[in-house]
Amino acid sequence: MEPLLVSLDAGVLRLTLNRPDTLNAFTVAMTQALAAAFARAEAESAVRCVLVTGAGRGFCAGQDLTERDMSAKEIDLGGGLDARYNPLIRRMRALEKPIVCAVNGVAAGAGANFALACDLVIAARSAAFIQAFVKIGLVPDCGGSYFLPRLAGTQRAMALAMTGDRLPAEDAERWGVIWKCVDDAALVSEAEKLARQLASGPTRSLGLIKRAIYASAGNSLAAQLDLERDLQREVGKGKDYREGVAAFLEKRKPAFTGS
Ligand code: LHQ
Repeated sequence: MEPLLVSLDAGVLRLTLNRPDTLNAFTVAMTQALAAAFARAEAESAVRCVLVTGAGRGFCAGQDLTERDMSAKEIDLGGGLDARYNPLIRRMRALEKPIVCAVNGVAAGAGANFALACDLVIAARSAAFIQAFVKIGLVPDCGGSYFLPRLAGTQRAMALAMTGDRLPAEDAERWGVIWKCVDDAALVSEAEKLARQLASGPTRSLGLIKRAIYASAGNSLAAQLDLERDLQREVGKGKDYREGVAAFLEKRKPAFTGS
């Protein structure tokens, strides 16, 4: 069985984590397939949005704990992060196209933080986020210790990481950790609607919005104003800006091409 299902439709590259028997726990093969899929999203202009979800009742239970070699005298988990997880998270953040995540069920450990690395997260009401690491004597990885304090504040991030308690989707929405919590039955249609809307949007503008928003955490206002000027200069040269203004003046819907 393919660990990752990949399909392209109407500009949306849909990635479905596909190991439902283990709640889509990450294996080497799955993280390699994800890296290849995000490389494709970068390279292909036909891809204008990525939609990530999970097959079955879970979203992703983090690293597959049966795949780890526990027999070594000294275990080095840093190697796996350097080789697979960290490049994946960096690649997702650097992709200048929107990534929508539809969290269909539990997201634990690296699975929770992989979801938070996406740009817009919609979760089913029955879903939950678990910083499971502490329960097995680890620390949050895949950017969790970066994303959570920024999204939820230091106290909430600390409590989630130290207790490993589940954060239900409704609380995640209330805390601003995710964009939206929706009824389970509405998840697929809501996420697809959003992904299609983004895929028919001004792709360059969306990519640079992503860059600007993520840059703000490390920038002064002065630096951010300079960055906005540079990005505005760039998108102002694009066809989509001309189309957007023309459509406004002609009182019609714009037909953005992503250029
Ligand atoms: C799984 C897993 C799983 C294998 C459920 N592996 N089978 C770590 C190490 C190295 C380097 C890099 O980074 C990392 C980062 C990490 O991700 S560490 C955190 C790893 N994940 C966890 O510790 C979570 C472990 N799973 C759970 O705590 C529970 O399964 C949750 C709370 C996610 C869901 O609970 P339930 O809904 O009660 O489901 P379940 O526990 O019955 O799981 C269903 C099946 O999935 C079960 O198999 P079985 O054959 O009994 O039906 C589990 O064994 C399997 N499964 N997580 N990570």
